[in-house]
Amino acid sequence: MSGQEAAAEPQDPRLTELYKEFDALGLIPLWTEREDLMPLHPKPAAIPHRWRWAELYATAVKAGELVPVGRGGERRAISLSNPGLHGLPHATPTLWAAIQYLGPNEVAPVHRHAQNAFRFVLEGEGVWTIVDGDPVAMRRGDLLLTPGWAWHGHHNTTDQPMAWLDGLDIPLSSALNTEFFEFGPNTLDDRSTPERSKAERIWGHPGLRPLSGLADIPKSPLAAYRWEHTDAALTGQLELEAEGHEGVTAHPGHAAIRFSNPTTGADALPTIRTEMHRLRAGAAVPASREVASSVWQVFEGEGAFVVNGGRIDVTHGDLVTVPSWAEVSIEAGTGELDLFRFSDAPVIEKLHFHTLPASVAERTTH
Ligand code: GTQ
Ligand code: FE2
Repeated sequence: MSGQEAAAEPQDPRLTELYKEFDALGLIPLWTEREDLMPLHPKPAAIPHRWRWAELYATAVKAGELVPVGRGGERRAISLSNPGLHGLPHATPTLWAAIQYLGPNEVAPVHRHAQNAFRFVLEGEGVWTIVDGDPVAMRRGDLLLTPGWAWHGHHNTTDQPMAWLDGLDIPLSSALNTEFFEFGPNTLDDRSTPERSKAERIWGHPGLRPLSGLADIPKSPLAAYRWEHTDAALTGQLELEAEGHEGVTAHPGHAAIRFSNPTTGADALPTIRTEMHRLRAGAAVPASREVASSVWQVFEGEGAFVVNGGRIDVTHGDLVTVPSWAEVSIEAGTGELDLFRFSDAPVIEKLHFHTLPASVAERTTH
C-alpha cells in the first residue's frame, strides 16, 4: 500500500492514540523515519559549493578594520558555512574551514583545545605560530599543524596583513561532545622568529628518525611541512612520469602526496587527511566517489570541478566542498593546477565505514 492510500483511509483511533503515547514518552517509531535514517547510500545535507578567495579575502580585510582580535574572541577567523547545513559554521558535517586574518603586528592570544587544527598558507608570510612554545614560521605553500591540546598563539611580525586557511575538526568534535578549551597566558612572551622550528630540526629530515623518538606519536610531531619539499615531491613524480616511468603518479598527469606523521606513516592529524595535488596543463582526475567529505583549495592555476554533474570553475584560492559519496572529477585549465585538499577520511577509515562490496560502490547519488 502506498503512503497516499494509507493517508486516504481513516486512521484507527487506537493508532492515533498510540502515536500520541509515543510522543508523550519521547519515542519515535522506525517506520515513520526509515528512509531518512537508513538511505540506500549517503544523502548528505551538505552540498557541493564554491567560495571565491577574492570575496573571502575582501570581507576578511573589512573584518580586520572593524573587529579587534584579542582575549575572548581569540581569533579573527571567518568560517565557510555550507548552504546545506542550516546556518551552522560547518563546511561539511565534520570539518571546519575558515579564513583567518591577522593585521600588521597583531597578536592572536595563546589557547589550546581538544580540536585538531592545521593552517595552509595560500600567500604571504611574516606570521609565526607558536605551537607548544615552538615558534613556527608561516610561509606560502606551507602546511602547519596544531594538534589537539597543543598550546598555540599567532603573531604578525610585519606591517603587512596576512591571511590563511584554517582547517579543524570542530563539527566532528561537537557531534561527539569531545570539546575542551583552555585559555593560555595573556601575553605572548616569545617573539623570536627562527627560520626553522625546533620540531623541524628534530623531525624534518626525510626518512631519518631520532633515536630519542622511537615511540609512535598519534599526532604528527612535525609542526611544519614546507612548500619546498611538497613542491619537489610533486615535481619529481611528474618528471619521472615524463621520463616514461609507470605507476609514479596517482593518474596520468596527476601527481599527489599525503602529509604524513613521521612516527607512524599515518595521516598527519588523527581526524583530518591533508594532501597536495598537481595536474599537468589539460590533465584530469577521473570521476570517482568516496565515503568521506572534503574541502579543496586552489593553490595555483585554474580549472574546474565537476561534482554530481555540476561544473564549478575555480581559480587562485577558491575553495570547494565535496560531500560524502558525491561523484567528483577535476580538470586543469591551460596551465598547471595545484590543489590542497583536506578530508575526514582518517575517521571513516578507522571506523571501517569505507569498506563496501563492489555492488554497493556502483550505486549513484543522482
Ligand atoms: O587559530 O587557534 O579558525 O582556535 C578556529 C578556532 C582558528 C586558531 C580557527 C581556532 C583557531
Ligand atoms: Fe585555536
